[in-house]
Amino acid sequence: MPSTQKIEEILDYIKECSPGQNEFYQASQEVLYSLLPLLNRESKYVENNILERIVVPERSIIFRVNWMDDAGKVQTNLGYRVQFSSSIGPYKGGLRFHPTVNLGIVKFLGFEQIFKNALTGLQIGGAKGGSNFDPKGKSDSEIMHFCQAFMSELYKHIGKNRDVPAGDIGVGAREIGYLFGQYKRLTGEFDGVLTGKGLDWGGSKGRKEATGYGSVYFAENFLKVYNQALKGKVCTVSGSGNVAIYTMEKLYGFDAIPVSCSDSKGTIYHAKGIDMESLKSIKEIHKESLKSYVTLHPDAIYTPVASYPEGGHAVWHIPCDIAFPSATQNELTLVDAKVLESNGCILINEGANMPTTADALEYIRKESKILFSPGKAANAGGVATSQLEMSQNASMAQWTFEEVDIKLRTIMNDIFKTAYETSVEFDCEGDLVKGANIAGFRKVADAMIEQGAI
Ligand code: NDP
Ligand code: 2IT
Repeated sequence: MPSTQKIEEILDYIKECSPGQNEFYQASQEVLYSLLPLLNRESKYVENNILERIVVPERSIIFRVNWMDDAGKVQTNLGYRVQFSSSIGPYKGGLRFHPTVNLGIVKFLGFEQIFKNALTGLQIGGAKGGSNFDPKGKSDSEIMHFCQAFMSELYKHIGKNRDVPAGDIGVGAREIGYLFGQYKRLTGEFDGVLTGKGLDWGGSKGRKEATGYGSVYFAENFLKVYNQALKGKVCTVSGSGNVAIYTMEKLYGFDAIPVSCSDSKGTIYHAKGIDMESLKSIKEIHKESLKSYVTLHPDAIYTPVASYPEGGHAVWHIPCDIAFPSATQNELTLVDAKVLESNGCILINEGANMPTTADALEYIRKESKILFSPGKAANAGGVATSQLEMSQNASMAQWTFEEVDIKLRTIMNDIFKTAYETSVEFDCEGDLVKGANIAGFRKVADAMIEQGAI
């Protein structure tokens, strides 16, 4: 059967069996179509029903999380862990706490994670989890109670050689601490079951910075192919969380100028460059809205989300050389892509997972000259450094920040090389969507074939 027909059949199956899971459908559609050159060259993947198998998680766990708020009332949320693929290693992927979390979101993230993790060259399978719990406005004690209740179910399904969760949106050092404490209380084991741990109790130096730094290392690699460099480039960054902050910090390290950041309420544009000390104080220490940035820097401009025209986002309308979407899925639309192009943007480097909408991606790849780094390659530095944390835990070692950073940079250089060389191999030089998807898929699919019908 021709591969296109096979892909359409599988997408129909996803639509029928996973109704309303739009983000999962979007991610599957992108990956499956980009595999066409490989499927047409090698029949073994279709013959072994790999496509049918890979779009179905090995296991999806959905559970109730009851926790007590500060008023003494019992609250209920939903918890998820989708263990998508263990073909090349134990399940690995973050936990997201955000009111928008549902099964479709967790499945799209877990599906992307399979190929991202394979691309790192490390032995880690793909998973994702989380909850529709909203950490905003909750007290520290409520966050702790929620994390303890969440882990009281999750601990049955994870383990250092089985499934190793980490952070994602709404899950940072504080949450990982509470989750780890509860895991230890329930199992009596002190081991590397979570990554992103505190530096005094098993965490890796450089993990906090890894996704953002890695994203910039990836961009540097891509620009080099076209005889360009980051130095002097004006960069727009969206988000103001873990990935965005350390992307900006590393951009300064390369003498580039990050001029923007955003949160769910609005965007900051600071033409002379975002002041990192102010940003870290607002977001990492005081956990406030970005609006307070303009009190400290009256020459910066704040645009609230509500005041922006439909279909576009203020951050992408700021003229830039490079855009680093680093907040959330589908935050860069077709309207935004066209404005970026007309403003002379040369590269979109995804720090977030699937931040570009399907129609914007189609436009960027087929109708514009903008270079495009897909998230599953560009943001893989976080999970790769998580694996370095697992490796340090297993050998009871602790590497220096510099050692971890050198390993991260080497891994990002290798991921770029793999994605780029695969694009050359399949006659689409520079199309890293195809390059990354084919390279990640091939590794996992070959392992599935070698391991038989399991
Ligand atoms: P954080 O929770 O630290 O920060 C998220 C940022 O994005 C915040 O500024 C938040 O604003 C904003 N944001 C979140 N949801 C929305 C929304 N629906 N609309 C507008 N803004 C939103 O998360 P991370 O920085 O860790 O994650 C950012 C992205 O990077 C995600 O796509 C994540 O999956 C991806 N990623 C993260 C990795 C990691 O190691 N942490 C690794 C690889 C990818 P506000 O505070 O107002 O909600
Ligand atoms: O999307 C991601 O790669 C992450 N949130 C990090 C996962 C991890 O296991 O470190």
